Amino acid sequence: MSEKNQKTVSRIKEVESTNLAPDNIRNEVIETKKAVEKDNDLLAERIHQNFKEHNVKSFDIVGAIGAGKTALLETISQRLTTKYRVLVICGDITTRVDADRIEKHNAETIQINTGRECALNAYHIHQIIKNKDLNKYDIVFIENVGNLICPSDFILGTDQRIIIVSITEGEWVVEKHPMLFKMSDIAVINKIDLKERLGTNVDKMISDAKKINPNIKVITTSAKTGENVEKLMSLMGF
Ligand SMILES: Nc1nc2c(ncn2[C@@H]2O[C@H](COP(=O)(O)OP(=O)(O)OP(=O)(O)O)[C@@H](O)[C@H]2O)c(=O)[nH]1
Ligand SMILES: [Mg+2]
Repeated sequence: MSEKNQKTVSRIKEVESTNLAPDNIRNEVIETKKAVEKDNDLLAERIHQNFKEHNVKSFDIVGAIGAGKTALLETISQRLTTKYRVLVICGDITTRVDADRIEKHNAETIQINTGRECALNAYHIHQIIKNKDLNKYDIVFIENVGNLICPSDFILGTDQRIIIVSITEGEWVVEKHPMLFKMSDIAVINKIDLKERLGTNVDKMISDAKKINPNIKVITTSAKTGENVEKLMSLMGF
């Protein structure tokens, strides 16, 4: 994330904490939130170092519920596992549905069930990584819990963060959720195969993403037809 975006994100979070807290504990709330995030960031930095030392490429996939995170990871894993050793960590409130779907494409999978938590944090990832021999993997994908808000509180220490939304969520979904677009390297607008049927203004979604984060790379895809999946992979460095 650029320094300017980092400042904006911190500012929004501060305002958010200020709005939530009553006067008498406002400062305490802000300081506690900052301390939690600092701990998370330090752990994320350790995770990142660990990935780097083992030459593992790592990606954190965030996005709306049902936008197609697992569907895209299925098709990407299918293409990559012929050449690379892939580990996919899936975050969901409950079930191992997503891990089972991806496992069919020859990737090793681990499902984390977060219970009531609406995002994965660095501690979750650390707990997995510390028990793994990273020499056995070339790529780690992390599918975050489907949510366009909570994952902005926690970075996970990956090389790149990819945000996935789909055109079924309407053309306003990008502008209404700026935080994760600011923090991401690639924005994917999925389910492009439904464009004609839904009449969603995809150009607006693309230009909103670029307005929010001029450095973000934006791509439209269809996990269903495979459209632009290879292009997305090339943006990811494959
Ligand atoms: N038409 C169409 N359907 C898609 C596409 N991608 C995913 N879907 C469908 O959308 C539904 C949700 O897809 P998932 O891959 O489970 O979405 P997700 O983002 O992983 O969802 P959560 O993990 O629950 O947040 C499934 O029925 C998919 O088959 C696409 O590109 N086009
Ligand atoms: Mg999923």
